[in-house]
Amino acid sequence: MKYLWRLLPLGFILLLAGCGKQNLSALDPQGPVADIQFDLIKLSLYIMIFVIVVVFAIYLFVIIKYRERPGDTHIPKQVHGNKALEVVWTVIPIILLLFLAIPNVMQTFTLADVDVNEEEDDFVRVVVTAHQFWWEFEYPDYDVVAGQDMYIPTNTKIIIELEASDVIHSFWVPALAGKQDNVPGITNDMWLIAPQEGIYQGKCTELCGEGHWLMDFKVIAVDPDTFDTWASSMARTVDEEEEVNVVSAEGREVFEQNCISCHAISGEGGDLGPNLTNFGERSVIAGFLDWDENDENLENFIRYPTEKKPGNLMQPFPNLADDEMDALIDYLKSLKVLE
Ligand SMILES: [Cu+2]
Repeated sequence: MKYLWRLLPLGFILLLAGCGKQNLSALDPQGPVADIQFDLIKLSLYIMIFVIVVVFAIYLFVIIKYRERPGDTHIPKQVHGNKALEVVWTVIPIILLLFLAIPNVMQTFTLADVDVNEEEDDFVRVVVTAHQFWWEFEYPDYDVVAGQDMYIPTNTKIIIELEASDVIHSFWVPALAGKQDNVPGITNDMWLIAPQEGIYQGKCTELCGEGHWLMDFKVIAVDPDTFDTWASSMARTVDEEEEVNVVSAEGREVFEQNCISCHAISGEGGDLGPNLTNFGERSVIAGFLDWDENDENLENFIRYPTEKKPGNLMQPFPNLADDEMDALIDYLKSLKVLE
């Protein structure tokens, strides 16, 4: 029992290992913003290691060299104040702080620079609105609203405007950029560039209520052509959707009877819950549930949404008939354009 506390660091390491598995780490930076931030982390770390090594070296030297030896009764000369030493140990920390401060301040300006030349530069603007407990991604230049998965083209500056509909949340995709708050009534700006295609894990990092721990999202970086295909499919109307996908008419009807007042698909429906256009492409369900073989996760989420995600505002549908549920799930899964 006495030694139980020694297991604490082990638990901490296991916890960090769990984060790593999700690609939720700032220590594997992708793209210029994350690189700049990682370099600043390393700079601080090197300065701190330098200080620790020097301080411990002096400390060890002094306690070994001036230790009390057997039979030694002589008392050293007592010294009060030493101007030279005091100047040295004041000036050195100031120099070290300047080494830290100058690059930090310079890079803060680089990271705050969200300006683009609207005519020349390649960029995509995304308005990210945080809700309890899901994410909305609006692409004003494409007339697209998406939920939970934020598609972006690779090697393109992504200008992000952060907003919140209820309480303060915080947007964080550690592999691509540091976190910034979504504050109701205020728009915060940031930018990022993803150099490689991939799925980057994101998370809300501001305690925003009961379901905060499940407020996950993904940033999905695809090549610019695929992004254009995705964006035009997201802007389809319901009729156009039916031309492209074999859509279950019965499932669409169940959707219209039960879900459409809160969720929109292909431009039709409410905006209280996430937009479900191209739902069949979602990397996970509701931001955190895996697709399973019998679609039990999706069915359980629709029947008992607060059991899966506490505090969630979605109305439960415990009594939806099995055949209606199956038709609804088939309909939702059929909505996709990318493979
Ligand atoms: Cu949140």
